[in-house]
Amino acid sequence: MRFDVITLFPEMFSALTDYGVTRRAFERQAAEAVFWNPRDFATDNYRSVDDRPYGGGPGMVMMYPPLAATVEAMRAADKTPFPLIYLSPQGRPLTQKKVEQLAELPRLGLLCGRYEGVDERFIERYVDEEIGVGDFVVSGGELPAMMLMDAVIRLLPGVLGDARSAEEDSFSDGLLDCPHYTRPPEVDGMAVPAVLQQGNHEQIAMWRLLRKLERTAERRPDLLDNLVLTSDQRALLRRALKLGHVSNEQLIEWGLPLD
Ligand code: 9D3
Repeated sequence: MRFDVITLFPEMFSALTDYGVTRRAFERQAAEAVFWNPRDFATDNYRSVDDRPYGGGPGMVMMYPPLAATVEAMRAADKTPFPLIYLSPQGRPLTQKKVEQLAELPRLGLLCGRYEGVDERFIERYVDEEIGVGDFVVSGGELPAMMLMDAVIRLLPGVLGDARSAEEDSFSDGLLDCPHYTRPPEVDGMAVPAVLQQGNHEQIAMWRLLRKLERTAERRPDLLDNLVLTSDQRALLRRALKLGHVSNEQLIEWGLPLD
C-alpha cells in the first residue's frame, strides 16, 4: 500500500519509518510512503504556505494554491486513483472499521494541516473525507496521520505474524482487553491470579471474558450498548453463571441477559 502524505514536517514520520513493526513493513515494501511538502510548491519569494484569515481572528490558514499544486503533482506522479483524507479536528472520529476499509486500498492520500486549518475551498475541491482522532486538541495533522497509518499498516498482509493476527480477531470483539501477567508469579506482594496459573483453558477463557466485561462496563459503558456476544462467549457466560463466577444481576447490569 502506498501512502502519499502532504505535510510541512515530513521528518516527523521517521517515528513510523524507523521503528518497530511499521519499519519492517516499509523495509519489506508492504507499505510505501511518499512525502509532499507544500512549501516546495509555493510560488512567492518567501515560499509562503499560510496567510491571514479573512474575517480576522487569531492564527493563520493554509493557502489554496500551494496545496492544489501539491495534489496535482501527486496525482501526476502515479496514475493509480486514490482518495484524499484530511486529518482534521472537524473530522468524523477514526474507528477500527474505517481502518479496515482503508487497509483494502492500494493507495491513500493524507493531508496534514498546520496552523488553524486549510482554506475551505481546497477541502471542497480536493478532499474526499475529513477524519479526526478524538475529542482533544493536538498541534497539527501529522501525529493523527501517523496514528491512522500505523493502524492501517499493521493490518496489511504479512506485517503481523499469523499467530498474532488470529489473536487479533479474538479481541477486536468490541470489548476492552483483560489484564495480562507474566513472570515472576509474585512481585512486591502481588500474585498472578491463580486461575491463570492452573492451566484450565475453559476457566481461563471464562475469567478473561468476565474481566473484559467488568473493565468495559467501568471504563467504556458506551461499548456495551451495541455489543453482540459470539455464541462461544454466550456459552462461557452461561457456564460462569452456573458456577457462581457471575450473578444474574451483574449480567443484567451489563445489559447481557442470557436468553
Ligand atoms: C479553536 C479552533 N481549533 C479547532 C478545534 C483550532 C485548531 C486546533 C488544532 C486547529 C487545528 C488544530 C490541529 N489539529 C489537527 O490538525 C488535528 C486533530 C486534532 O487536533 N484533534 C483530533 N484529531 C485531529 S486530526 C487533525
